[in-house]
Amino acid sequence: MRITAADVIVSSPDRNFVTLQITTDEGITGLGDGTLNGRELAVASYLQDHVVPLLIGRDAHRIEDAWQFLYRSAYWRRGPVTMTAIAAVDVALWDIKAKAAGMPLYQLLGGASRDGIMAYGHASGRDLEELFDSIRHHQEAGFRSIRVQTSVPGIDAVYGVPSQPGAGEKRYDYEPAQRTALPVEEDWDTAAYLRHIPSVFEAVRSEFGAEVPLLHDGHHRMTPIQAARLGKSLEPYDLFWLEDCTPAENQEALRLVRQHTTTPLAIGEVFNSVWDYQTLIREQLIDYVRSSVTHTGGISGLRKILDFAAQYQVKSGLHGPTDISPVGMAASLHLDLAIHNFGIQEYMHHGSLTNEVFRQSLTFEDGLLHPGEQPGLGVEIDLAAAAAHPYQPAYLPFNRLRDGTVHDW
Ligand code: CS2
Ligand code: MG
Repeated sequence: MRITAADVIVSSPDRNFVTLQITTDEGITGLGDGTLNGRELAVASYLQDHVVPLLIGRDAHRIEDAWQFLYRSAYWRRGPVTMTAIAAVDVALWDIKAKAAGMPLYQLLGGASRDGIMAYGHASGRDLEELFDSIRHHQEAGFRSIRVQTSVPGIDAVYGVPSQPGAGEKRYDYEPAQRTALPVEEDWDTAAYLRHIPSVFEAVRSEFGAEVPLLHDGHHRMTPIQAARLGKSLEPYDLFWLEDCTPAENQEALRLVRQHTTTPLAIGEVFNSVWDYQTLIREQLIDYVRSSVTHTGGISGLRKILDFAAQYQVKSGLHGPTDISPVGMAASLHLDLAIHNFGIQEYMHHGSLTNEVFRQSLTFEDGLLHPGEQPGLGVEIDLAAAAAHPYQPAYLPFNRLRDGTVHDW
């Protein structure tokens, strides 16, 4: 089966997405997600200018060879743009192979290891009243596990809280990339945050009980000792995980955090290769791998990471906000269903315009996701609907501290 065409589709229904559609001489097409929030055009160019010309005429069934060829023949290795472009090709080829086999993709990955995929949703609020309402909203929507993010007194705009000024009118969904020509500046104060968060979880546990799995995203903003302090202060509230507690380019920094707290740690949504995780996994400095299929070289790339993680009892906790497209989300779900060391899956509902562009077969019932039984990924794209929503510049915010120092967002 030969590749005859590869089309890069940039579309912006509710937000920007990059999708690769590969067509074969047997009429089977496959889709891959190449979305990198705020850098979509970089991936689109990498694909269009440097990858698509290499694909035409290749045997579509040779997925691992394509992966190794694209990884090694570029000379320059790793990085979010490169690995997202490789992911788009990889997932499209897996989609094609599964369609040719007449099976849902997870069957080609070893079949189902569970009946459904436990998901967590994003609850948030500017104060406890809004937060409690948001938690109830997500529980009524079927979520059994809940991420908790809140505003912090003294800070104008905090990651993860949609109801604050400037974050759009959506009450419950938070799209961090704002449609502006340049990134927007936000403020931050770690001391205020560390003072506030334990009281939030005290109140949530008191209101919602000890059972419901609660998660929290530190979003890369603390030093290791600050992260250790927060992890320790949250131990009474028995979190499912504390995410991105400290920037982890220096993987050894997590040794300090681990020495001080038993709160489970999740890291890696900004990582794109197994080398970013090597110390974290080998020394069991984390409990969950946060990457998405879209940013780690696809199913072939992330499977390598998760199989390495399984040897050290580290589980998956795949990234699944709205900037992972329905194509990328479906790929993650097929992998979630098949691997043994599954942990949990992040899930934000995509917007109505996005759902007009991408026809999906995933289901979400009683807190569990399933990719569906359609051959392939189970996602189709409406090219006319995609074309109706051209790209719009949109960027993630950045932080500055009170003294003007730029800080991790
Ligand atoms: C967040 C993301 O979902 C998460 O855990 O960290 O929403 C992140 O802010 C965005 O994906 C960045 O594109
Ligand atoms: Mg996160």
